[in-house]
Amino acid sequence: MIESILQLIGRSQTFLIASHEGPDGDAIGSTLALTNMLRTMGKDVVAYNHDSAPLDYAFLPGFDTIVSTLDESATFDVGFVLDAGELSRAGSWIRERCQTLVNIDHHPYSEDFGDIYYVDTEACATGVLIYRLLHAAEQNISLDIATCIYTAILSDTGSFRYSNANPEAFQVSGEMVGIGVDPWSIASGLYESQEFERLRLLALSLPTLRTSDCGLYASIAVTLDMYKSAGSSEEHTDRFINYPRSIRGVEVAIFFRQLAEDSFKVGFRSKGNIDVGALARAMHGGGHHNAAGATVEGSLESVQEWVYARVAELIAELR
Ligand SMILES: [Mn+2]
Repeated sequence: MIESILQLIGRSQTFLIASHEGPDGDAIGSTLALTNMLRTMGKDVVAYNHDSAPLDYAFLPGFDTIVSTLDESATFDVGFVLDAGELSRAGSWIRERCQTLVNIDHHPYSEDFGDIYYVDTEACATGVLIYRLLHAAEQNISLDIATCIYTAILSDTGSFRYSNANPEAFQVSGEMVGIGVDPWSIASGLYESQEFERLRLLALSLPTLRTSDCGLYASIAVTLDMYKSAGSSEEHTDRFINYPRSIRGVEVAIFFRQLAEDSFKVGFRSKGNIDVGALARAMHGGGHHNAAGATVEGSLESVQEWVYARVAELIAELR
C-alpha cells in the first residue's frame, strides 16, 4: 500500500490534502506533515480544511498556507483525505476534483472510499501513517515535518495518556525529539496559549456540570447565550468534554453544545468500557468506540432529559 502511494506521488504533480471538518491536532498535523513532505519534493500542494485550522495550531510550519475555500475550477492529480472517517467529513466534492483519491486513516469503520485505501486502526494517529510514508521514501525528516508529526501524535494520544499510546507512538515521537522537536515548546503552544475568552466560556459552562444518579455518565453544556456573554464561539469549546469525563467513576461524558435555538450537538466520549459509537448511532449520529456524536432537537432541558434517559437504557443494554 505504502509502495503504491509513493509511486503515485512520484508520477503526479498537483495535490490536494484535506482532513475532517472541525479539525484536531492529528488532522492538521498530518495534513501539514504531508504538505511539507510533498513541497520539499517540488510538488504543487493545496492544504485544505473546510473549517480552516484553529489558531491553536498556528505554531505548525505551513499553518498559514491552509485554505478553507478553493477555486471553482481547481482540479488535482491526487487528493489525499486524512484522518476523516468518512469522505463527507472532508468534503464529498473532493472526489470529482481529483483524478486519484487516497484515504489515509486510523479510524475503525473508516469508509472505503478512494482508489487507494491505507487504513490502519492500530496506528495511534494518522500522523504516524505519514511518518511511515516518509520512512519508506527514505526521505530526510526536517524539523518542520517532525514538529507536525509529533503534534499529531501528542494530540491524538491525549499527551500519551490514552490507550492508543502504543510503542510506535513513543518510538516515532522519540525520533522526532531526536530530530530537534522541543516537547515543552509544543505543549505550551497547544495547552498553555489559551485565549482568555475560552476560559471565560469555561467559567460559564462549568456550573452546568451534572452527573447521572448511577454516576456512570456526566455532562456539561454550552449555550448560544454563553458565547455572547463570554465573547467567544464554538472554536473555544474544544476539550470541554474532558471535564465531565475526568470525574471519578464516570464512564461516558456528554457535551451539549447549542447549534441554534432548538438544536443541540450532543458529543460523547468514553473512558473505554462503553462503546459511545453505538450510543450515538442509536440517536441517528455516528462515531467510534471512544468518541461519537449526534444532533438532537429541542430546548436544553428537554434534550438533556431525553439523552440521559436514552443513555441509561442503552448502557443497560450494552452491559
Ligand atoms: Mn486521528
